[in-house]
Amino acid sequence: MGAARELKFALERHWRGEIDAAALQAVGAELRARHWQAQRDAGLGLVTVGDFAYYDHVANHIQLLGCEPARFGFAPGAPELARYFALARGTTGHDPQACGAGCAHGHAAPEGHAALEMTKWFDTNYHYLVPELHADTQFHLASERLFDEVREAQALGHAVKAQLVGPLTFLWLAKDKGDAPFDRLALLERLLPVYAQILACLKDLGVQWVQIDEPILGLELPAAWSQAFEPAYWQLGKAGPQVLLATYFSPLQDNLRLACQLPVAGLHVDAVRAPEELTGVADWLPGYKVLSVGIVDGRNIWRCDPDAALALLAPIAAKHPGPLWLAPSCSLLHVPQSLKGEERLDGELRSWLAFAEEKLHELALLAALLDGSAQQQGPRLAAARAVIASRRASARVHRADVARRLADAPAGADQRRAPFAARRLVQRTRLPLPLLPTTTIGSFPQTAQIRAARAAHRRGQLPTQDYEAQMRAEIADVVRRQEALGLDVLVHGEAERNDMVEYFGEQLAGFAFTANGWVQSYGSRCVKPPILYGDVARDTPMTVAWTQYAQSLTDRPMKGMLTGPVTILQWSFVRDDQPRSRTCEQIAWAIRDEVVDLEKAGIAIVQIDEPAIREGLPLRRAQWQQYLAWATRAFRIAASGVGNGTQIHTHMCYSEFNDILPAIAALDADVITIETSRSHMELLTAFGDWRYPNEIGPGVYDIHSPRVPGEGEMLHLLRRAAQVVPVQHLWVNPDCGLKTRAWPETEAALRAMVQATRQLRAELAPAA
Ligand code: THG
Ligand code: ZN
Repeated sequence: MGAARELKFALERHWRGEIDAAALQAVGAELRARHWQAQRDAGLGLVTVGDFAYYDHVANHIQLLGCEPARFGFAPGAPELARYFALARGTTGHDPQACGAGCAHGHAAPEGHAALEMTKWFDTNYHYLVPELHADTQFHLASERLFDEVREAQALGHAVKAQLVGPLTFLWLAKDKGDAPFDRLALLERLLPVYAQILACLKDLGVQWVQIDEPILGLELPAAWSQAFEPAYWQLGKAGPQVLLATYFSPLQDNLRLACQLPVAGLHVDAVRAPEELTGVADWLPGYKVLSVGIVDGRNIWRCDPDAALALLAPIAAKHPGPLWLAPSCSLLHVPQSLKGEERLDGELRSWLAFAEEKLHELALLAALLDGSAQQQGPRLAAARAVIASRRASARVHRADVARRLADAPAGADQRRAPFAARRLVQRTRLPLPLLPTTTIGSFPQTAQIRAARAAHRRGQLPTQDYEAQMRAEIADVVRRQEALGLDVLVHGEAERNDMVEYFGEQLAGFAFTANGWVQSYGSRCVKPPILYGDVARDTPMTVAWTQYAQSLTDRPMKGMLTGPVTILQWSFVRDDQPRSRTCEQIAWAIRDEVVDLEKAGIAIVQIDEPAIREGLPLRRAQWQQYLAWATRAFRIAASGVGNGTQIHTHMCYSEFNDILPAIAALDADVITIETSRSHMELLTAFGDWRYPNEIGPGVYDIHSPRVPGEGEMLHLLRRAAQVVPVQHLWVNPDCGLKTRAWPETEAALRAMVQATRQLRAELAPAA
């Protein structure tokens, strides 16, 4: 994105029509040049080309490999970049830049084309665009972009390593969009000649090394997929430059020998996620190959401990006769760019950190230490050792009260006082709600005015008193609007919050936050993950005053809105000096304190969102149970400090949950609201088949689209929901928070939702 998110701002200006493609591309070229220079200045032997993307690197490959879905009907001469953004963002109606004669909608059917689906890149918070394939998909070399970028880097005098997503990983990550199910692996035969052609072109350009990423080697692969690697790489090995096969994020395990013995010139392994495999890799990797050790953590922001790294590397260097390369464990896409400009972080904490640029220098230091030129590195080594020691010994990291609390947790701290059936009776008396209660997920539109107020307050330009008055006015406004709409359970709207994880991180002890530590989430969208460096505690209430104020304005129940411990863990940079499970448990106790205080303040319903629970799953299934056990326990600790009459809700979105339904039930939330509208309620069928024990609010419309769904559409979904879930257990709500929407569409959609609910209530009245 660039240190100042230059790419984000250029992209958004381009999409608003304020700058043309050439101006956007000039920003891209400038960023590439700057980032290559940073690698060279740090002393790296090769700079990587091919990792730059205007939206997503998988989308780059869709164009490179010539497999843009036919449904977009692009005109033969449509510019590559216009097509690219059409794939990434969809089109609303006929797009004269991209649409051609094959375009199905023309002028008569202006509904446009839905964007490619987005999904999480392995276990990261980065989303890639999912290639759409079907049995007849053909591939051909269709883009010059990669080659142009290679020429660009060469012209700047760099030694280049080109990078590609491997053919097997590409097919694995794609989605089958044909009418009849087919085996994506069958497309490999057609795909490989295109990869061979790309490699041949790179060779012609004088590229010596091509890194081909096959992170799926860290997954439990079906036999047919793992067996496909060897013949595939035989075919590619013939094509040209030396190939460095790259794996990351997960241990190789069963695939270790396979990865070592593929007919390529080198192997990169992730020594941060799988240090225990390094010896095995050195044993199995033929002596003449390059061994690239991913020694600097590309997924976290802590400075590398040089002594620990050397202890790992030295025996490998002794054992492996061939060249040893040092690298980050994975792409540096997943960490912020630079610590420059983080002066607001206190010096001690800042000294413990390394963002992308600092990691390049860590590599150079490790390389010098390993090849014996350590003398010149003396001062840098001493400095690195000092910060590691300072972090280890710091009194800020450990809090006796937090440790005691975890140690003294009574058995049953993660259990509600009574089982669901008994709680339900108490809650029904306390909360007189109609059949099919209506509610929303928590946030309401974040208008420009709200954002401006928050930003001004942050900069110190809006006094706290004025800021709070404005937020209270916002709350009063959303309460009025919800009452007018006839919603049953209200929310305060979250005007005071930026990103939810950042918001809670800022208020909890043990977290620090950066000024500019942005990480790409998808396209131009970024998140600023808090840095969880020490024991977590909630020393003062975080949301109670806002929620209490909101409740004071209405007789209807006001939901308290919190983010759950697993999601806070998942979307932060977390400490690496204790297990994630322990950190998660600390967050859980902190959230529990807030839930208890909301209850004391008279709030009868508290929602604890866990949208990230699914993405925390380990990449290997063998570790799922262990993760799910501590993750669900953490949620229950957060939720179980209250009496039976307090109704706990949770919310989940962004993933498919069918494969973790028992774990979702194990949360024992009284009500779960869940994203289902995009998957046409398939999920709900799964919930119904499997008889989810508690109450459930399947989203009845997709908030990710500005389209306002009709009352009839929602009524149809609700009727179907009522067929699979007992109607007494059913809630009615949109499928996610509304902060990204504008007011007119929000009110129109909610009005239709309430109408649909009233209609169904009327139909059910005699029975209910
Ligand atoms: N918070 C965090 N992680 C997430 C989400 C989140 N991961 C998954 C999903 N939600 C990703 N979705 C988004 C949606 C919108 C934005 C980021 C991630 C977004 N970001 C602003 C931007 O880039 O302009 C940030 C602006 C700001 O905060 O000032 O809109 O919700 N942690
Ligand atoms: Zn959601």
